[in-house]
Amino acid sequence: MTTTARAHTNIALIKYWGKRDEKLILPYTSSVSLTLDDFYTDTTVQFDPHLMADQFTLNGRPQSPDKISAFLDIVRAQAHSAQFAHVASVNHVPTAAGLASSASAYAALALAASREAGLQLAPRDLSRLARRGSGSASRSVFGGLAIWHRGDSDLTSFAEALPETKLPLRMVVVMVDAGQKKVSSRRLMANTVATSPYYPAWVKDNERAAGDMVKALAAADFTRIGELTEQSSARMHAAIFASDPAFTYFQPATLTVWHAVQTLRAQGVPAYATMDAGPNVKILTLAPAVAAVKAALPEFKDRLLVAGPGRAAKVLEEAQ
Ligand code: 2P0
Repeated sequence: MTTTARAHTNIALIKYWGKRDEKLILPYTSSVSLTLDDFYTDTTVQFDPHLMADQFTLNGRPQSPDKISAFLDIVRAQAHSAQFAHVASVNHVPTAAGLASSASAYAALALAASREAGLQLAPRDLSRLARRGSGSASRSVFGGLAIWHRGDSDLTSFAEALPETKLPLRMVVVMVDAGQKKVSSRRLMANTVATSPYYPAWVKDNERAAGDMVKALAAADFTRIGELTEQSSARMHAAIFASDPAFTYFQPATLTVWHAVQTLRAQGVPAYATMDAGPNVKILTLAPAVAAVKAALPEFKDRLLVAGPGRAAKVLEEAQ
């Protein structure tokens, strides 16, 4: 048997940054995200009694299986299996976009591997499993809007879908620097937790913001949704900046885009900026305003991608 699953990447409106349990990946705060339609990972898993070790290819190229083996060990334990697996992943994310997150990767792997191992996990349990690979992957199990409840144990820390909104949400991804070497978010978030004096304040504020975001989404209050989105990102980056050693993902062009977004808002265009573990800026807006957002960023016109809400993770194929 082989099983192929697809999961889409997501962008957090209310951010996840920092773990209180590194092994179980339990976060300090809840987070809220929008799964995107255009960017996804397809992963095929085949358990094979003849294999002596896991094998992993990414976009057709052999990779070290260490990380995924640790993840597959969790699946094997749940399925009472000792078999190793062939794993083949293909990322459908423009390589320059800086969106090739572990979110879609581990959500697709969790679904393909669990199903292939004979487990039929409920969405909540699939989310808990994906979380063990990468925190943000817990949210990519779901389409559209999702909330990852921070919980206080492996059982209580999971994501779930939020009600669909009638707002035509769009993300304009501005590729500020495609060539930037990635600074590991896992290492940096641990250092923020350990050294930033602003981190406890961020945790308190961000947990409050997650609750406020759920209310703003239910009320379809785009202004409030945008304000909360921009604040969660800005405050996360402020906490990162205050770490020891001081660090920022911001580049000069990152600020250029932030200022352009502020100018757009002053002109009445609904647009709010958010950033993750890199210099690229994602602009949360509404479909009718996408043209105005694009027009405000002429120097980035060849480096813009527009995405809308994406679907939940799903099995594409189960073959003998
Ligand atoms: C997020 N990020 O909420 C935040 C905002 C980046 C900035 O989740 O260590 O790859 O694997 O749990 O999920 C990126 O971190 O980290 C991330 P791990 P992950 O989307």
